[in-house]
This record gives sequence, structure tokens and C-alpha cells, in this order.
Amino acid sequence: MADTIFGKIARREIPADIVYETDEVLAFRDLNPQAPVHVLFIPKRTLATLNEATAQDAELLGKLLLAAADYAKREGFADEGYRTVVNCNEHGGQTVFHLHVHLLAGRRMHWPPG
Ligand code: DGP
Repeated sequence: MADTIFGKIARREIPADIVYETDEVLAFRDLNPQAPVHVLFIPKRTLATLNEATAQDAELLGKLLLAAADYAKREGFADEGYRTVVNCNEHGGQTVFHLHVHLLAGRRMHWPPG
């Protein structure tokens, strides 16, 4: 699959404000934040969209969500609450085709999203 800006961030070829890292997951601040806290959790291994994920990726997908929850606890806003979002393809609003989990926090979220 084609390389993306997030692949370049994962390989440290371009800068990002990295806030969390494990062997398989990297997280950095969104360039265009939609909340006081807006962090993107990506697998270091490239997966374009949720549609490309298979049963073999189940553990990795779980690790992305667990990383987001771990970060929320570490940063002290887990009890207050936050939102995680995975956009998929055009109608989902996905613009970068390297799977990522948005973590939004620091304000009350609305439902349904627009
Ligand atoms: P999505 O629409 O779900 O594909 O979200 C992509 C997000 O990525 C969007 O909120 C803006 C953010 N973004 C795009 N390019 C960059 C970049 O070069 N660096 C960072 N940190 N974030 C980016």
C-alpha cells in the first residue's frame, strides 16, 4: 500500500509531537486539534483502513485502544472521560490512509457526531 504522512512519522522521517510509544504503537498530537486534547494512536506497522484488518490484527487493534486508555489514565483525564474514534474511508471522514485511533478529551463531546 502507499506510504502516508503517518508512515513517515512512525519512521521518524518527519517530526511530530510524540506523546506515547510502545513496541507496536506510536501516539502523537493531531496537527488540527478538535479538542483541548487530540492525540492520534497509530500502529507502527501500516494498515490502511479498518477494512484491511484481519483476525491476525485483532491483538494490534486491541493494543491501540488499550494504549489510548493507558494514556488517558496517565494524563489524569480518564475518569472525567474522553472519546475514541476510528474514521474509515470517505463517509467516515478518513483523510490519512494509515489506520489511527483519535483520542479526544478536555471538553464535553456531543452525540450524535455531525
Ligand atoms: P482522519 O480524518 O481520521 O484521517 O484524521 C487524520 C488526522 O490527521 C486529522 O485530524 C489531521 C491529522 N493530520 C494530518 N496530517 C498530519 C500531520 O502531518 N501531522 C499530524 N500530527 N497530524 C496530521
